[in-house]
This record gives sequence, structure tokens and C-alpha cells, in this order.
Amino acid sequence: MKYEVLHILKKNTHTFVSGQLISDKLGVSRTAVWKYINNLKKEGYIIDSSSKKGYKLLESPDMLSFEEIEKYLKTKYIGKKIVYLESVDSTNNKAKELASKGENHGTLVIAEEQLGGRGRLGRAWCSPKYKGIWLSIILRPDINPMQIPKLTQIAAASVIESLKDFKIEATIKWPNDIILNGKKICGILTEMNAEMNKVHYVVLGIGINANLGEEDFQKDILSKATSIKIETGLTLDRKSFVGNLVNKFEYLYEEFEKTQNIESSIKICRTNSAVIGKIIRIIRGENETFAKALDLDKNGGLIVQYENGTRENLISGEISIRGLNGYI
Ligand code: BTX
Repeated sequence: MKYEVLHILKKNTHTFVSGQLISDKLGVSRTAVWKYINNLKKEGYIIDSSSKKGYKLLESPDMLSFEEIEKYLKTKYIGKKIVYLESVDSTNNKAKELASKGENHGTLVIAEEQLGGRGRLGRAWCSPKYKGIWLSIILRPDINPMQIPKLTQIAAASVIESLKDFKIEATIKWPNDIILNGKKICGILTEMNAEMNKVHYVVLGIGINANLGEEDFQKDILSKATSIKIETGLTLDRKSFVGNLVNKFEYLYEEFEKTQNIESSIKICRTNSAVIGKIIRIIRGENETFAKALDLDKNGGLIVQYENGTRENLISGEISIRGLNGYI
């Protein structure tokens, strides 16, 4: 009900809305309306209250709830429901828990902070409160598990395209990192629950370092991690960014859903690759080899050529890559 009150205020930001009108519309008492307004104020909404004129919404807080993102969404199914949390261990964990209980295709889990944010291979992902975008998308694609790495490429392409809309030219360090000025500003963690030939659900986690300052990172990751704010000096409008990102993701995902191809995403990932044409270090567990990154294949695999001339198409799985002398 609180959000229904908010909805009415959001539709009338140019004027005061009387408590009577809200109470009539929602069929609740004026005292109840007053209580909902006070709760909204506690959440950070700035609402002008006048005993004669009623209520007027002046400012909304910088939070990534459905109510704040809704107006930017142009999607058919992604983000139609957003599970919004002030704090969580990991949005991927929460999304997996919900998906295993039957949560719908397209539901988003967004948190303001993660206390146990995860990267690949059990690594930690630093996710301070209100500073970044920490979200997971629940997907139920009717595909073979082998196709899953394609989803990471779709996500990477949508992040890159969204950044471009905000005039930020980043690159992709295959398979799952987005790089700005040589450092990581975003990571993607794709997880699934599947049998041999059937995927039950996929959770696609995206972490974007929007407005973190240097003090928000642990010292030991500052050599390879940065934020949009540190690099550009600008504070990213997280709400419109999330809306835009989700719109782009659904657009690119539709191609995959209809054809199982990800040509458009591959094109974006290829054009904006941080590794194609470079000599890279390929890390598999304890093993390190050098190769030249040549191209992406149609499945989103990285085609590399070793010094002896042999080629291999890497699939993301358990591989990490690095630049010849450093992170990239
Ligand atoms: P990754 O394994 O490629 O990167 C993890 C590594 O990146 C860490 O070991 C650390 O060195 C560095 N790192 C940690 N935090 C950050 C950060 N905020 N920015 C840049 N570098 C960092 C990448 O894994 C995948 C990350 C996915 C994160 C999202 S957030 C929403 C969702 N929920 C969740 O728990 N994970 C995903």
C-alpha cells in the first residue's frame, strides 16, 4: 500500500495531492495515508506535507527499487519483478534460492550492498552500500548447458552498450570483465542449475563499480579495480543505468531466445575486446601458457593461437586470462 501511495505522488509531482483524495482512491483512512507517507520519508523520499494542500513528492532517494527503476524499463519480461534488498550476502545466492523455489524467468534481484559478493572460482567481490550496481537476473532458457557461456557474452555486450549511452568507452576482457583505463569496473558471474541436457535455471550476476571511491576498495585490489566515478569524475545515475542495461540485455537476449545465435552480441564483444590481437597468458589452475588472442567464435569462445601455430577455441569455464606483463 505504501508504494501505491508513492505511485500516486509520482504521477503528480507538479502538484499537491490531498490526503482525502489518496484515501478515497486507495480505500484507506487518512491516518493510514499519513503513516505511509511517514514510512516513505523514512526511506529517503522527500515529501512536502501541508495540512491544507496535502502531499507533494519533491525528491526520490538514490535507491534501486522497482518503484525507482520502473519508469526506465521498456522490457517485456526482464525486471517486471524486482526483489530489492538493502543488504544481502550475494544477489546470486538470493536469486538461486528464489529460482529453486520457482521464481519466474526475468525476475531481478538487486541489493544496495553485498556482504558476501562473489566472483568466479570462489573469489570475493567487493560491494559497498549504495555505491555500485549489484544485481542478478533469473533466466529459464530452454537450452543445453553447453550454451550457457553465450549468456555471459550477451551480458558483457549489454554492459558495453549501456556504458556507451553514458559516454563511457570501456572494453571487454574475455570472458567476463569490463575494463576502463586498464582496470576492472564490472564483473559478470553466470551460474546455473542443470542436468546433463537440460538447464533448470540460470542466474546471471552483474556487478558494476559505479560510484565507489578509492577508499571503498581493499588496498590489494586497487591495482586492478576501479570505478566509473574514479575514472571519469562523474557520479553515475544508477537508476537510469540499470533501466538501460536491462533494456539492452533483453533486446540482445531475444536474438538468442529466437535463434540460439548471439551474432549481435558477438559483434559488440569483438569490436570492444580488450584482448583480441594481443598476446595473453592463459591460466588453468596451476598452469600458465601464452597465446595470441585471434577472435571470438560464434559461441562466444575465444580463439587463440599458440607459439607452435596450433589453435584452440577457449570456452570460459575455469580459465582466467591476463596481459603479457600484468592484469591486461
Ligand atoms: P572474477 O573472479 O573475475 O573477479 C573477482 C576478482 O576481482 C577478485 O578476486 C578481486 O581481485 C577483484 N575484485 C573484487 N571486487 C571487485 C570490484 N568491486 N571491482 C573490481 N574488481 C574486484 C567477476 O569475478 C564476477 C563478479 C560478479 C559480481 C556480481 S555482483 C552481483 C552478483 N552477485 C554476486 O555475488 N556476484 C555477482
